[in-house]
Amino acid sequence: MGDLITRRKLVTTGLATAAGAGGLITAAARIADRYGLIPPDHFGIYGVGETLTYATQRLLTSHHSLAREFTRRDISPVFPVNGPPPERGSYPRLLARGFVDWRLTVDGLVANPMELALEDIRSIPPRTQITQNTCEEGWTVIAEWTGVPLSTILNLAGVSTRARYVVFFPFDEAWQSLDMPDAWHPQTLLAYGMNGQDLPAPHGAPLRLRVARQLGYKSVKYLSHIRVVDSVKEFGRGLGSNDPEVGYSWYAGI
Ligand SMILES: Nc1nc2c(c(=O)[nH]1)N[C@H]1C(S)=C(S)[C@@H](COP(=O)(O)O)O[C@H]1N2
Ligand SMILES: [Mo]
Repeated sequence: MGDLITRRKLVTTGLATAAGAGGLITAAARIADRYGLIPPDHFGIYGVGETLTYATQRLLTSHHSLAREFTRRDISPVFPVNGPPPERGSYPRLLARGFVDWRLTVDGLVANPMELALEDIRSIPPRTQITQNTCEEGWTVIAEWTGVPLSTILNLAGVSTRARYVVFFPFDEAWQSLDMPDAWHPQTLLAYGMNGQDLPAPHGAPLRLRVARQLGYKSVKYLSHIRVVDSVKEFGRGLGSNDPEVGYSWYAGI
């Protein structure tokens, strides 16, 4: 009898725990929806998990918590390249002419759409930071990046209150998007310099994104176009980047 009660208790406790967890997930989804905490890849293969991770991150951590910055002594002597410079399209010609004809298009939900030359971007007060790039393929490097905060460019463009994402288009296929907390983040940089030199072509010349708080694949190289949007549905399969299509998260916080 004693045994039975114990087992019964176990069974009911187990059921209660399962029901509790189910309830929690439903509650979390409801809260996430209410506060706009659903990531674009919610509709992808790992949808519910992605929403829980992203919503938890956004609820528990300050939007402006900073990634660690290092000293010059920490800079890695060798720096792997992931994604060589585009060999097709207009990129090789722009590279050959030292990017004098290159322009960064900034458009979408902005008051002043812009076409910025490299010298326009270089005339803005620069910021330098030494941060770590963590690649999903298992290597990390520390480098010094110089450029302008993305927030400076967004302020120049005059971002609409309807803005929810910033989409980044490079000269290759590796397009990306960030939500506004990461777009406005003080360490999110449009970098044209690396380790005190002009950004080498294989590392993303003339301009790359550096997102210090997310995995390397968010830091788009070879930038051509930035668009501010209220939805990413119309791009690719509507999941915010290519990554969720191949099993990686859109939100890659570290
Ligand atoms: N346009 C573009 N950006 C990209 C990539 C790419 O293939 N194309 N690879 C990403 C990945 S997976 C990583 S880890 C970093 C690597 O930067 P690096 O090549 O300067 O080391 O760039 C990211 N940005
Ligand atoms: Mo990567």
